[in-house]
Amino acid sequence: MTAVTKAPIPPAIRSAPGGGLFLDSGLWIDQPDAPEGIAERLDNGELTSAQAEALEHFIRWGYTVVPLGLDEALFEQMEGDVDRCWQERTANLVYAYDGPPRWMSVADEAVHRKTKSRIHDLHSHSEAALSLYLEPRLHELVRLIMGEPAVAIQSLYFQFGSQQILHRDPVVVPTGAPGHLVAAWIALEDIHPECGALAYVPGSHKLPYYEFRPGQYMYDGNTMGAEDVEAAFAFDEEQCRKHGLETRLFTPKRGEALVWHASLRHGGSPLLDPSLTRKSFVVHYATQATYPTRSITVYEPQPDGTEVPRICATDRLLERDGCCGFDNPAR
Ligand SMILES: O=C(O)CCC(=O)C(=O)O
Repeated sequence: MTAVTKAPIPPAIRSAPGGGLFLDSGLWIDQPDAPEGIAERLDNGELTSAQAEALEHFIRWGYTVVPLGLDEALFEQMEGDVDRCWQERTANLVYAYDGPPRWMSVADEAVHRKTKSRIHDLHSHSEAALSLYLEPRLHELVRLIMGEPAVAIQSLYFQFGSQQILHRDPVVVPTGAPGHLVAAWIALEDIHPECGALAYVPGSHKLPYYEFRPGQYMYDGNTMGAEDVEAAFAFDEEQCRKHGLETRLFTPKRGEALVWHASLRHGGSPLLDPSLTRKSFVVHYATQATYPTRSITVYEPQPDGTEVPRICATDRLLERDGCCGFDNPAR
């Protein structure tokens, strides 16, 4: 039986023995016979040996590293675009700094362009960012990983370390089906170990999820708080300890990308040298069949000093060279 011809298993959530939840994505990579499927597809010429190696590593460790060998001009172009967006306070673009997403048009560069800040969906205002969002080698790899047509759903630009605690994306990134998510972290400069580099835990994609409430693996900001976050973190730490899994830092050269499984535990490591930047671009992908609309909640300032949430959504797709991704929902 090959991994590509078998009938799809519907995505589901089930209890893990001993506690927690497993996401059964139904994707071929998460089936027990996935390694045999790769060997078979390599034999019949459906995969190159490099693709087979990348997929094997991904299935075993939850990630793979791709050298993209990008043109130097792209990095300069991207930096120029980021400077322009901060300085012009670009309309219809969203940033976040130590809080929820807010409009770039009300950002103060001197206050908000700091560690923990990020720009959402820069691909709508930067050709360089768009070329990474629709990067064909990443899309091809993600398509092979998912075994289904993939779609880029969001991009995040970081100039500095995110300082985000170790987490698993499906807990905070909504998807149409459990586990239908892959991410790519692209280094826009050589990454120093003290700059708040991306941290990740190889092998953690096979661990069960913390069960916030019966049957619930997602964090809900309306009904949950710091205690829930701490309990989930402690659960994940204990699972990693029990299975002897260790945290590593991704310290790539500029142009290298780490592509991770939805369930891989990752985050921003502590910033040990505050003089260092950590320029990087993250793209999240879902399966086209399960993800019809992209949305973002932006907090808008009111005359009385309060903020109100506004949901921006889009079903507009951008396409290039057979790769597709959602437009910026805030545009
Ligand atoms: O870049 C980082 O530090 C973390 C990024 C991340 O967690 C994500 O985009 O899912």
